[in-house]
Amino acid sequence: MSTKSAQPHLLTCARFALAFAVLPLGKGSTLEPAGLAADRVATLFWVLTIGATVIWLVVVGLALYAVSASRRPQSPRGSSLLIVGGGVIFPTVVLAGLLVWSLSMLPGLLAPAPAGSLEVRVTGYQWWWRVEYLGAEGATIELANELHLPVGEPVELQLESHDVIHSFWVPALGGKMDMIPGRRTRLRLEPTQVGVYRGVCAEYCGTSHALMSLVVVVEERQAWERWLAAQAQPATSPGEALFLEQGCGACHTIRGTAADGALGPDLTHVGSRASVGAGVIEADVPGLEQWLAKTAHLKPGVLMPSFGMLPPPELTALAQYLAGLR
Ligand code: HEC
Ligand SMILES: [Cu+2]
Repeated sequence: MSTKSAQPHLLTCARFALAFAVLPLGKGSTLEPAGLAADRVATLFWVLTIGATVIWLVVVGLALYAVSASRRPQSPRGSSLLIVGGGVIFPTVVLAGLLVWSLSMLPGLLAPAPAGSLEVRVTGYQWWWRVEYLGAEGATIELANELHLPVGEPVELQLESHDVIHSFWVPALGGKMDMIPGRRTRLRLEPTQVGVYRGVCAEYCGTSHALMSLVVVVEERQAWERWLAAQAQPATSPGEALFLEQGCGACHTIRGTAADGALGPDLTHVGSRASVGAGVIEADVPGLEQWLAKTAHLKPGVLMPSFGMLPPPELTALAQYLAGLR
């Protein structure tokens, strides 16, 4: 390949590498569990890793001994004992024990959360998450790319996809679950520690698959109730004229205004989110300006047009309006 054609390729790579440096949105390690399911996965991981290491060391020790030991004949009885004991009985007992133990972890993780538990529908899109809190009588409270959960309570997630297969994964809280077009899958989570955790899409879903983060805020029930009540309110800031004029309302809903589009995320409280674009940039005025002006640059392949052609004062006005939607 000539350097000429390699150049743009390198540039693309560099751009992607930069893009991967997404915002630090919270803890995202399976080995720092903060939920019931993740806790069990982490315990299983450590027991299997340490157990396998010990057994491996013993086997290597035996192999070294066999190589270096003198060649005098062994008693056939001793050899058979070693082969039957170490080669048949020991693995059978260890593997059967591990099987029973790991299966015993499943109850309580697979069953749906008890009736009356919090229910949230999360729908995967290229490349963001629609989040709907399902209340009684079919009322829903909608937002995007952010999930708030009360600590110590089971939550039942209904997972769907709008386009391709995505996979919902919040490593610190629990396992992965596929989001499949035309089907509803479910996942039960039970956060055990207050904190901010990062979720990701765990199934390659197109160009900006890696730019599809989810912020999960686990908080005390009272704080959570206050947050949900605020999310349920219609938008209160003025300055929506520009938003409607530019046609943003064709794709976005801002409750309390005429904007009721459904192709993109609900923006009613976008200013209260930890990020814009599912973890791409801060949800403050400069971040929102950048998002509007350089949408496709920040998120290759994004399904929102860039508005870089707007005069800077209008971009600023829009960004201020959006940042004020708290
Ligand atoms: C053709 C449909 C479409 C139009 C028109 C559109 N958007 Fe979007 N917008 C989207 C989609 C799709 C996303 C999700 C992109 C992603 O994160 O992958 C989005 C994301 C956003 C976000 C980030 C939301 C979040 O929580 O991450 C903001 C803010 C936003 N749009 C503002 C605007 C504004 C302001 C306008 C008008 C100037 C506008 N959009 C016009 C489709 C659209
Ligand atoms: Cu995805």
